[in-house]
Amino acid sequence: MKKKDNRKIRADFRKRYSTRARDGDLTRQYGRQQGEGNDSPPASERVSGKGRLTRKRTVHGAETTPDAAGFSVDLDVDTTVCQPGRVLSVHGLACCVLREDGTLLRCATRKLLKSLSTDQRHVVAAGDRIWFRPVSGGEGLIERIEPRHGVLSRTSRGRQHVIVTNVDQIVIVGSAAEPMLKPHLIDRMLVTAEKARIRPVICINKIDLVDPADLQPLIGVFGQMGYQVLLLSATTGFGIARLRGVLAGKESVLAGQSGVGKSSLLNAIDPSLHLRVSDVSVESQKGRHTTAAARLLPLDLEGFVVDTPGIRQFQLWDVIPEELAGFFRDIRPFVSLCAFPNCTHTHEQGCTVKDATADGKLDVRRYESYCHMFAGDAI
Ligand SMILES: Nc1nc2c(ncn2[C@@H]2O[C@H](COP(=O)(O)OP(=O)(O)OP(=O)(O)O)[C@@H](O)[C@H]2O)c(=O)[nH]1
Ligand SMILES: [Mg+2]
Ligand SMILES: [Zn+2]
Repeated sequence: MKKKDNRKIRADFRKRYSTRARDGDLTRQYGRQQGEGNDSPPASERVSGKGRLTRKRTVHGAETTPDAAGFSVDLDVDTTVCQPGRVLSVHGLACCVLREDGTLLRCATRKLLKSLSTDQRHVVAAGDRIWFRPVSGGEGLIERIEPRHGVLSRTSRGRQHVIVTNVDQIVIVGSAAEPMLKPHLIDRMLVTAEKARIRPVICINKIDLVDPADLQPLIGVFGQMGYQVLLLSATTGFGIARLRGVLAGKESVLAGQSGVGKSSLLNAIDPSLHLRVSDVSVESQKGRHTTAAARLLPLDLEGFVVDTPGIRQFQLWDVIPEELAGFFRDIRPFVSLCAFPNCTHTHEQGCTVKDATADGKLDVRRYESYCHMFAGDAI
């Protein structure tokens, strides 16, 4: 990011009490428009919330290009007073910050930062590198958030929910059984990883409950696309040494449905973490949402790992339908061969992607996943 010189700049402020920044699910809207014979994507919808901004205020700082999370203002901090830190977790308006000397500090967020224009539910997210000003009572006030990379987000009630920032890899965790494996959810998270340019690693836990041979076809499909797939069991310890190798020295986030064993896997790689785990409900086959908030955990193997609460639904954030096929590594090569310039690759006669699926060159399940996501189906 290239910073311009320090000067007064005009910053956009969100209208007070404004609720939704985006009108519903883009993918769904696009699907409808396509059905009505309208070929142009709703490009104006991508400008998030701009039309609702009503106030401008002058703040001191350098104007920067927006980062992955849309921040465009870099506030000045007095480095003789302020100190750098890393947000480990966010709890409502407060967050837990790790200082450079290794101690923890509770911080609030400066009001100005909170009111700066942003599409997020919370301004500060777990993983953020920040500058804080020490205030009385042994607490801190967050004055600046450094530009982010590796941002994992999803859509929640029409808004961007940033789960974690500044991570190197996303460990997508599913379970072979209890709850049953949801390959479409893995596909959806792969799209998110591709869009955010975060390296994905696929983990299938609880393989003690199934015959691993049954998983081979699925693993083969992911493996052919170049994704690393690990078969694991937090209970028996199978594959845990390999998982440890994958996490060592990196900043990783574990994501997946509730009850798949994310916290159990982390306890298996480092028992001193003592993360809470609980049984999957027998009736619903669902987890109990034991982990409450995304939290960065320092690893004894160097690096951080982020345990996240299980997600019920994973709606894609900011993926427009026409770019979706590009985020499917297996479908992408056929897209450029497709003769139709505005092809959605879902229903068109003679579409190369459809033909490749019919000829067995593309996995049918993956293609169906694409069609569901294109139509904006919830998972
Ligand atoms: N059989 C078997 N059970 C496991 C394994 N790993 C975890 N479990 C069980 O699965 C249940 C859920 O584990 P958690 O670690 O709490 O799952 P989680 O993904 O962290 O769930 P949330 O925090 O709710 O998102 C617990 O009862 C674990 O004992 C495994 O490898 N095999
Ligand atoms: Mg958990
Ligand atoms: Zn096509």
